[in-house]
Amino acid sequence: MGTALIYDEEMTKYKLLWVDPACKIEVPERLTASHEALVRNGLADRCVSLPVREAVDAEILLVHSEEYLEAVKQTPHMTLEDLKEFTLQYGDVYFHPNIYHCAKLAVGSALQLVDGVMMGKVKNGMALVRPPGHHSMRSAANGFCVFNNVAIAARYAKQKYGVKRILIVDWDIHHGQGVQYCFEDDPSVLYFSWHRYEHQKFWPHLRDSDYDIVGKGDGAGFNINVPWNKVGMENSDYLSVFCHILLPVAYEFCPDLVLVCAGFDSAIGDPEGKMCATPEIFAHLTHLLMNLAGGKLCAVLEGGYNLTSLGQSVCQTVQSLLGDPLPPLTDLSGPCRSALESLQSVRAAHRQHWSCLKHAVDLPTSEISTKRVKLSGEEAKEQAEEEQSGTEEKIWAEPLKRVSPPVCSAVVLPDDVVCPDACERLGSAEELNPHSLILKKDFLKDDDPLTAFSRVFSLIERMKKNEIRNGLALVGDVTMAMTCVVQHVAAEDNSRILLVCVGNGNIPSHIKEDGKTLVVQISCENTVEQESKYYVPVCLKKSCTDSSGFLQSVFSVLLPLGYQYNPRLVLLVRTPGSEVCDGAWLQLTGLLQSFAQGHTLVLLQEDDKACVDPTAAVLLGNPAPPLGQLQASPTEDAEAVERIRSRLKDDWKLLMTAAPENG
Ligand code: X5A
Ligand code: ZN
Repeated sequence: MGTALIYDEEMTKYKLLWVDPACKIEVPERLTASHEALVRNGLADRCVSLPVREAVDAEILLVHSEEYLEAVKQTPHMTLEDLKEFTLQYGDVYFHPNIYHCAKLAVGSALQLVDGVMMGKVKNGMALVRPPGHHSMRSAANGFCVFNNVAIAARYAKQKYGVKRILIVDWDIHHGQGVQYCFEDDPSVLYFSWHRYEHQKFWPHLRDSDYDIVGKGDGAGFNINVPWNKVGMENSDYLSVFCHILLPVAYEFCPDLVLVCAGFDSAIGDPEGKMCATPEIFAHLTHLLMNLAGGKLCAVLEGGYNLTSLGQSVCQTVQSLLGDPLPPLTDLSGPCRSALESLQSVRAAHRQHWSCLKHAVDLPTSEISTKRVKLSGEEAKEQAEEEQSGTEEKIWAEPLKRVSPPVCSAVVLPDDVVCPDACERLGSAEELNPHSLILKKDFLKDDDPLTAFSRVFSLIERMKKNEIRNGLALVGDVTMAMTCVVQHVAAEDNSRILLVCVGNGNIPSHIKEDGKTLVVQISCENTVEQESKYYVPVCLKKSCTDSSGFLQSVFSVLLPLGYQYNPRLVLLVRTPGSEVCDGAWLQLTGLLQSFAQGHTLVLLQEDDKACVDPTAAVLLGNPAPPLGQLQASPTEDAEAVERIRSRLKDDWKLLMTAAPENG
């Protein structure tokens, strides 16, 4: 099943007809630049192109008032003077004789995308549309938006397909207040938005955009606002918010469909956002959402005003939808102080609504709820400098090509185990020259481990040459295999292995200490092990069979560590008797594809045969099955995860969720 792309040149056929500094950045070239970038990179051809259509009145009325629709309907017949005057009643928007037509196509594009995904014609997709939608309200155009494309798509999906829960992720740099107002009392739609806010000094200057606006009535908790109170936010800031707020909440919510208000004014170089996250971040944001809702994800273009940055960001998003390997994110630091303050405030405001945040040990609410960063003389100066530098052109490197190796998944299996569909089995032909093997004799006691290991090593060699993306091996002794692989790989310079070990079992101490391997062990063993910077044991005493505690540790510990460590290889090992339920294992497998350009080697114990096919399916790029709405994880385990974070946060800054007290 493919990825849909929806685009029609017709939506380039309106523009600003008078002088208005607030609107001059919203140009037709935004759409052509996005589409041309997809064509130039060979991505448009790899997508399933779905036709656009005009939305009908009944669909627009799912969100907008009849009076407003009737008013917009008049605009194609208006004179220039009438259009100017009509425009004046709204904020930061313009009308044109053809915009009503385009606005109907923009809504219709979003609905076509929802249809394609819900009817199973495609697995996911992106709609390139103009005008954008997320600022428009029931009876008002606003912020370049006429009809609320994504809000209408959500109501449509509920009505037509009986979708129970929808997650809307708004990563545009402006607050989609139109979406918030539409669903603020509705618990079936979880709306998440981050936005440049600067303590209400940034457009649209609404008190409603702050972190303490969490939804009303039954919808309390289902509106998540993350205000950015400074410009210049980077990849680390965005990732922190995903790991420590959005992903835990989204998995607890368990949507049946994910809609993205995909604005790219949150990327570097954008004149509106003034942020510093690189286009590659959208590859990761997209990927991190792709294991929710069985992969049903629809991205609909919103903002994005630097044509270079916009084109690159659109390509990164679509490439992730297509399943290409993720680009490395280098130089991740910790979140900046202002981002930490936001993170802390949002988590505090939502801890009563989401069990995944209940045990957050950030500052108590009382100490921060009224806290506003006052501009001291020093900070005012800093800000003036920032504003100055904001007028200069930002320069960033063009994203590297994301090349899919010819083989996606290779397996090493005993002869009596059937090779999963679409995987390549490594047999004797690929066996490696035994000279490159350094095996200790006592590792070789099973039936024919030498053959199995040489096949595993061959697999690793071919991963290094980027001939194979990932692999899976069923071995007689998983601990032994893990030890051999680490030894083999760590023997070379620059090898950074992320070893994720699920289940109990002893990890040889030389692995924990070699500094070339970051070990994260998620187990339910009762022993209290001494952690170090490179050995992070997560003991879930109560919840070894419970997904919520397990996933909690994945989002709040493993992902941040993995991003910061930036491994060259991920080794994912499941030791015998690990009772972690299969669904969570598959989610983990899918999420780990974020690292090492997808170079993951999974080691399973021989008697774990039932796990081979589902694991291989995820390695091949299929979404992991949804886990269902998660229950609260046991207090003891949630607290254990929090303790690990607070102990390791000085070494691994992406674990932080609160600003240091002073400084
Ligand atoms: C969709 C979008 C931005 C409007 C900014 C007006 N709108 N100052 O990015
Ligand atoms: Zn925007």
